[in-house]
Amino acid sequence: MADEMMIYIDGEYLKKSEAKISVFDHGVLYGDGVFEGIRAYNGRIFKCKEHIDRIFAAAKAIMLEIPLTKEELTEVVLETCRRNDIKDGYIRLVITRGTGDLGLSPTKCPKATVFCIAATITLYPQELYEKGMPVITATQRRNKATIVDPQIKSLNYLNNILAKIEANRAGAPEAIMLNHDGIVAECTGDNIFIIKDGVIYTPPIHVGILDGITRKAVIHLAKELGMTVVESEFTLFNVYNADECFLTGTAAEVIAVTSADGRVIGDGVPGPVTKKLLEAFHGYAQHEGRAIYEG
Ligand code: PXG
Repeated sequence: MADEMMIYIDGEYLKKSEAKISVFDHGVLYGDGVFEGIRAYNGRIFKCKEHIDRIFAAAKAIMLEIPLTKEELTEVVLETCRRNDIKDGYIRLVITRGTGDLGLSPTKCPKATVFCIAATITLYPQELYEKGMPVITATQRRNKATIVDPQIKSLNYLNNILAKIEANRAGAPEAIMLNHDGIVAECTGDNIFIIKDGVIYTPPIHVGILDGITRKAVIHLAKELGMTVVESEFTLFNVYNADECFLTGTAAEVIAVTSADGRVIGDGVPGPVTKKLLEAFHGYAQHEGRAIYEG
């Protein structure tokens, strides 16, 4: 184990204390860049290709040229884990517009900055997984796809951070974010699902959400278990009156929501479908993914 965490920056692996980027980096000055939060389970990068593909898609959307191929970027993720002896961990891959001048034009940034951190994760407390968690609805709406598409996992997370502040102030770990029309979109760092009369519902991408990788994995697992999953629009009424509700995300995995805006959901405890999916997800995550170490 390295004494100090080693961080990849632009072709080098540097000690945490030496890993720095410029104050002229447009990722800092303007939030101009994209990122991924990735998990390693049991010596494997979970959904490695999906995360690499998503960051390339986000970069394409903002006309940011990643100075590495997909294979090279994958190797950066793997090697950062190796250098830190990571078997189970949380990886942050960031690509910024790079160092430029004080103007906002990206043409002054000749080369993107790429960095990768492989660390351990701080999960929600175990108690929340066992008992479920409360959420509130933020007054802050999810930004519109016609302004900055939530499919772009950009370095400008202020929209979500403002909603997270509302959750924190209300004593809830997460906040539901509605889209501009009042349709349930997602949470600040998680996608949302509800279950009613045996059918699982989750908002479709077009309402303005991140195309979550855990969301997709859970839809796949639910279908494999013979469950019906429908991507359809719904409102808070449907959340309040659902039999079950849960969130999915790289950090949270699958977590039950047992109340929303003070309304108890279902029986007020994690329901059978949520529990089954969490168990299925845990099993799946142990063997899915790109091996970090040979042999
Ligand atoms: N929606 C949003 C807005 C997100 O930021 C998800 C859904 C879930 O997507 P994945 O692909 O992870 O299943 C995210 C996840 C964190 C954290 O530490 C999570 C995210 C970003 C930053 C931090 O919980 N994004």
